[in-house]
Amino acid sequence: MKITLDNFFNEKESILASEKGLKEIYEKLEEATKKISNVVNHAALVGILGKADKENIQGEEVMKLDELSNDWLIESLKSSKYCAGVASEEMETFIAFDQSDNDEAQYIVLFDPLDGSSNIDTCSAIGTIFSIYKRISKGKLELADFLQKGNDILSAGYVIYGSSTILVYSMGNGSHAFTLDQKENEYLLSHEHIQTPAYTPILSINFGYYNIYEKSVIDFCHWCLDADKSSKHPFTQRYIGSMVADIHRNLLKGGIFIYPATTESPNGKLRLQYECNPLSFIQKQAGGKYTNGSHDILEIEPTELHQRVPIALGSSDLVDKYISFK
Ligand code: AHM
Repeated sequence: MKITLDNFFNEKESILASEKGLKEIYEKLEEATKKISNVVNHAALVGILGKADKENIQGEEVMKLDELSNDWLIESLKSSKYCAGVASEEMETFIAFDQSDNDEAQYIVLFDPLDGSSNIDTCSAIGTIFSIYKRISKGKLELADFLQKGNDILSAGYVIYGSSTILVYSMGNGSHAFTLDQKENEYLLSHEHIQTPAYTPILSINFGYYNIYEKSVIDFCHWCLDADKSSKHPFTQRYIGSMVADIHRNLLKGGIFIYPATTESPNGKLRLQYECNPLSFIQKQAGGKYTNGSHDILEIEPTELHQRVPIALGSSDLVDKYISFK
């Protein structure tokens, strides 16, 4: 039997009885990500590959598809009476929608519209990452609404545009995946209650930065690569350079993904609110672990919108082992 996201919400997500607006927010996310999926699949044919000739707030090159995805997500979410505003990795500050003064506009959404954008032009998997919070302000939206910690997330997820388009989400009751049926243009249940194995010998890290990692990271990598057959060593190395794709593989198969601090970037590269918090939330619900090396990522109080944080996440035994090297 085909189970749509809507069927699943009605049957399994009791949180929707009290958080009614969440369902409509998901409808808007579905609408935007289906459009993104469609254009990603035809990108080379519709003149949408390449750079947009501008930089984002972090000084990184913006791709045309980054911009389009950002616009579509904003446009869709703006049309929900429940969504008070959004913040995006691509924008300097948050946007408060016109309806933010209404009592029903209780939710805000943070997103990375197209993660892994350096892979767009080469047809590798990329994705949209999002998290939904309840606003804390009354009346006018405030920056503080967007600086809540990961443990305050109501729901988070991502859509991976790969060999299939898959939406993975959690409302705090397990992580579930829905595959986009292209013919029906409908997300259908494909993986219920994903569980990440506690130990799988897969290491995902960019070895190009080997010389600028701190010693504990290098020592952990050596531990993974040691030829100790009793614990399935040496590990396989898998690194796509698109966090959504690396995390999706590890979520299903197990392994550890690490984007640590380097001497050049002491806070790593990845953003706390747009990437690390939502993906840690999903990983937690799938029985995995996550850390910045010393602290629980979801407990970090953000101080700015585009905060970066070192991260390791994936199989619980591997994350514990990683921490033991610190
Ligand atoms: P982006 O926002 O420009 O797409 O950068 C984020 C991406 C992540 O998806 C990925 O894990 C990381 O950058 C890869 O970075 P690096 O090439 O430094 O290994």
